Amino acid sequence: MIALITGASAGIGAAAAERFARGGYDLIVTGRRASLLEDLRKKIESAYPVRVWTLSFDVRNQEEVTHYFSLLPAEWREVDVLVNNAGLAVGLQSIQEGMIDDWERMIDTNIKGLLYVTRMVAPWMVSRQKGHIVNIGSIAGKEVYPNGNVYCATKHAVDALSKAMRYDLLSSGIRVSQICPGAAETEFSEVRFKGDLERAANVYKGFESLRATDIAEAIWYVTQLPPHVNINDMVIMPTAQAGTMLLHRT
Ligand code: NDP
Ligand code: 8X3
Repeated sequence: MIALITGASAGIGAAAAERFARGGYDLIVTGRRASLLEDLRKKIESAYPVRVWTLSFDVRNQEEVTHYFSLLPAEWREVDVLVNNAGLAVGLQSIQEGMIDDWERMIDTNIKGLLYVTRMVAPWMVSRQKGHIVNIGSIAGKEVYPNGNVYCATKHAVDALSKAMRYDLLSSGIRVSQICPGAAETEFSEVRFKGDLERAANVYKGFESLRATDIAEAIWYVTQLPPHVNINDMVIMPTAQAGTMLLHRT
């Protein structure tokens, strides 16, 4: 079995890679930071009897996506699980003051990157009439919050695309699931606040946030159900969170 996980150099993607390795899957892991992917490969291959193929590219660049996936030999194209996880929020500003470059980064990564990867991998699954696509959405794809505008829009797009993929792949026997986390402590807020570590840490103060491993377990769970069962959508929040803006902090 092979799992292809995008954005595996950190956070949820790295945790998912480890979970699938523990379950005996060979892995294709992607991200821009080649050295982190290499560290992950060494860690996983020394702990589990699986093979790890690293591909370092930017999901926003369609030529790179096509090029790197084209390098995969035929046996590695037999992808059983695709986890479309690479994504980010950049900035937290009102629509009238938002930075266009931040918007482009979020739209290009969270929507177009997910589409480029899916466009490469879905035909491999269709030809085998087999596979499972797990899209990592967000609670931000279910509701919006002040200054979350474009990030929320990109995750609403992931929500729509997850449903649309299910429609289009229905006759191919391919499962499509979406997992929508609430607040999970990863590099997410460091990226959103452009390296402001103090501001990022404050996001998770006073309550127990989700961990990357919690989401990895959920991804594992949905992919291990019998083939006739599909979890369409799963929203996972910290117990202390009831909505994007509603956290019980002590
Ligand atoms: P991290 O910042 O810890 O990890 C993000 C991953 O995405 C990294 O591996 C990063 O790799 C990769 N990535 C980002 N941009 C690109 C790009 N242009 N090309 C290739 N890879 C890229 O965040 P999380 O683990 O938290 O985020 C994973 C997913 O979960 C995202 O889609 C996020 O929106 C979603 N999510 C996160 C929540 C949270 O609270 N943490 C809540 C809800 C959803 P690299 O930098 O090496 O390219
Ligand atoms: C990340 C969760 O609430 O910061 O997708 O948008 S939130």
